[in-house]
Amino acid sequence: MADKRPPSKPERDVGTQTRTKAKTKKPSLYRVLLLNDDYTPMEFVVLVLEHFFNKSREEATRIMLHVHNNGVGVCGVFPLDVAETKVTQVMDLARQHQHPLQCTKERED
Ligand code: TYC
Repeated sequence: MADKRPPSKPERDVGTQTRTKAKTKKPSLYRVLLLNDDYTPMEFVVLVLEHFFNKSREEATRIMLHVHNNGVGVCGVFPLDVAETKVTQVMDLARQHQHPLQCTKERED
């Protein structure tokens, strides 16, 4: 005959706790980069840095000149979704003004 009694307490509730905290991973951060070209006006690049990256005129000018002299420079570091939005905003505005300005992102190590 089968035993119809409910399981005794140990059978119901006892398990081995293998983890006390949910595992979390730090979200990756991405550098948003501006690339130099020969045609985009310096003033346009400064405006982009002020408008989309909240830089002061002085800081925006410093970054623009760094890109002009070195070929590439960092505008800011953001989580992936924000970095992607910034790249899209910069590329859209450059396209609207028919400037060849290039903006990309790269993951931080
Ligand atoms: N090299 C451009 C010029 O001489 C200026 C420039 C700076 C363009 C930064 C793009 O990301 C850039 N007009």
